[in-house]
Amino acid sequence: MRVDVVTIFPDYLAPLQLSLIGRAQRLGLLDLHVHDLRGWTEDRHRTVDDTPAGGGAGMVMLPEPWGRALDAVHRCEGPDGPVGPLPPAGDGAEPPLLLVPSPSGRPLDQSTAHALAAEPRLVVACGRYEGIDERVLVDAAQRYRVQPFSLGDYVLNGGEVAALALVEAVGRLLPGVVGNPDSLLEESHEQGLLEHPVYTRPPRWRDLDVPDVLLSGHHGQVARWRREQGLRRTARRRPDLLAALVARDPAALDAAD
Ligand code: 6GU
Repeated sequence: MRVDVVTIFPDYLAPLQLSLIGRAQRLGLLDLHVHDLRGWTEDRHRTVDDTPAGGGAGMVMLPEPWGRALDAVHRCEGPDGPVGPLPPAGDGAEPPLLLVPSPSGRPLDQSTAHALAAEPRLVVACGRYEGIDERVLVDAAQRYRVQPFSLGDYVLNGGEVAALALVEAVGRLLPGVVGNPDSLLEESHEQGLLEHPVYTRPPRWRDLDVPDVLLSGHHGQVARWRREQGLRRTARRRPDLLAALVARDPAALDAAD
């Protein structure tokens, strides 16, 4: 998968060189390109923002640099020309997805992460300040599938942290990135529920014991205990998830045993 991120703070994305996602890039499983939006400015001060039309607080990102950036990145070019292999897309292929981090986007969830992991190409446009001039997204819709997304109901200073979260959530689902793919199946949100608590050695620590059942060697009982713990935890912390699961599949909770 190819991912292009456009931002005025390319250094913000540096952690993607670490750990699993860094390794995925070195293995050629993820082709990540981070671009500095200011590379597409044309004035001496490399200006990317201006005051909001209609007045009010804060600044809005200018359409011109964004328009040039999204045109170039669509052709797999950075500010200085082509980067990486040419577009995987040919005739009949869907236009690339343009993901736009925004507190007013649709909240990202695990099923969306799976859908994104099946795409050949993602472009992420990180806004700052009060956001990007709306006409940029209207114009981009001519050659991208534009998808604003949010991390949750709180406000960040810009899209970079959301881009980090997105690339990590999607990147770890790409084939070969996580060593043991079975470990993906049991995680929180994969079955619409939260995961059960986990323990390791030693069996007693600061007067606290690992639950006996986990040391019993009885796989059936362990599986039942985990399912029940996951359910309890979901009911307590995220009753909304439980309600949504039962609404989708009224028999979802019957499967126990
Ligand atoms: Cl994706 N962007 C910004 N700026 N703030 C957010 C967010 C995204 N998700 C939650 N808050």
